[in-house]
This record gives sequence, structure tokens and C-alpha cells, in this order.
Amino acid sequence: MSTEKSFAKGSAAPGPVPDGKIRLYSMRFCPFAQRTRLVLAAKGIKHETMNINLKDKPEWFLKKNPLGLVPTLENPSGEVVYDSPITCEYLEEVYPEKKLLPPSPFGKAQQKMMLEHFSKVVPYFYKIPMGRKNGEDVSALEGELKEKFAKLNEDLVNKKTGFFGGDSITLIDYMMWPWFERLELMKLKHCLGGTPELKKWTERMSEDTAVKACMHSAETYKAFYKSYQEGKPDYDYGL
Ligand SMILES: N[C@@H](CCC(=O)N[C@@H](CS)C(=O)NCC(=O)O)C(=O)O
Repeated sequence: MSTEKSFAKGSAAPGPVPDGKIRLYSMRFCPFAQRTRLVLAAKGIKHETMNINLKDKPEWFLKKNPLGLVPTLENPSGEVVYDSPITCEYLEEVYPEKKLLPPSPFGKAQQKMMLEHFSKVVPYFYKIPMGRKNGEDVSALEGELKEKFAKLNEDLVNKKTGFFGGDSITLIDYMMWPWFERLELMKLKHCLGGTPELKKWTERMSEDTAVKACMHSAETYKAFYKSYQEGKPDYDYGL
């Protein structure tokens, strides 16, 4: 299992997950899977990764996750867990040594509420580039995104903390990060112009070891994204 190359329809089903490890079914450029990769890296969890060709999915993958989505986790007992927030919470419970969630029920609920708010931000990262590609005027959408960023900025200002869950990185920061990493790629960096605390948060995040470990170069992102926009995603770009 030493290849990062993606598995497609017709590939042989993998054997059981070795004891002491967890397996991530992923796609190298998926921001949702990146959430799970960040948690695996931050917690130092022993794992293996199998990348999936999402345009031509293996039959065995669809049996494991009928939704056919990455991230999907599998443990040595053959138990399968999918959907990024669920996979991350699962990892938090199974590998409690380095905690990424606050101990109190209210602290945990706050993180979930922040995630709920952030889920309303994510669609802009798709709608704006798509609109531009279709030659539409996306200035109104950009304005809405700036408003959402202003709310996040205000949150940091009110909390007076460096990160969204306190003075150190917690799960919510990792849940939000993958889209901020793609701001430049999506030509949306200017939307951070009026939100200095949020911008500083992105700078702090890019210094984090797990964030650095899960990052691709700008050139790699660009090449993948081009292939994706052309409808022929090159999941194995650069391998
Ligand atoms: N709600 C899911 C979304 C995951 C998702 O959309 N993953 C994309 C890749 S970035 C995927 O697997 N797409 C395959 C497909 O739509 O068939 C999560 O949070 O995990």
C-alpha cells in the first residue's frame, strides 16, 4: 500500500486494515478529506491512505461507503465511518491522547455551532469560481463572502484569542482551514482585505506543523484545479 496513486473501478479490493492502524480513503486535493488528514497528522495517528479516483470509483469503495464520498475511515475490525465532521469526532474519541476538542459539553457544542455557521461559507468557494468560469458578474457573491468573513473576524476580535476555540488550535480551526488554504487558488484572497484578525489567523494556521504536512504546493494545486475545471481531474498529478 505504498502508492498514493488513486484506485479506480476494476481495482482489487484491499485486504483488512492492519492492527494498530486506521485507513483513510481519500483524494489528495479534497478539502473535506483534508480535515481528516489534518486531524490524523495533528494527533500523530498511525494510518494508511488509499486515494480514490472519484470519477471512476472502485466497486469495493461504494460497498464500504454507499455515498461514494471521501473522507471515509476504516478500522482493523472493518468498521467504516464517513463524512468529515463525523470522521474527525470519531478520531477524537478513539485517540484521546492529544485532545482537539474542549472538555466541557458547552465547549464542544460551541465548536459544532461554529461549524454550522462555517458550512454556510463553504458554498461560496464553489459558486464564485463557477460563476466566473461562466462569465457571470460575481461581485454580489464576493460581497456576501466578505460579510461572512467579517463575522468570523468579529468572532476572533470578541474572543481575543488567536484561534477560534481559544489560544491554541482546536478542531474547528482544522475544519475551516482547507478552504482558506485555497483562497489564492480560487482568486479570493482579496476578500480577506477588510478582516485583519482573520488574516492573522490564516498566517498563524500556516505555521502549524499538521497544516504544513497536509499542504500541496501552489503549483500542484493550480495544475490539479485546472484539470478539475476542465472536467478531467488529474487525481494523480505530480506522482
Ligand atoms: N459532506 C461530505 C462531503 C465530502 C465530499 O463532497 N467529498 C468529495 C470530494 S472533495 C467527494 O467525495 N466527491 C465524490 C462525489 O461527489 O461523487 C463531508 O463532509 O465529508
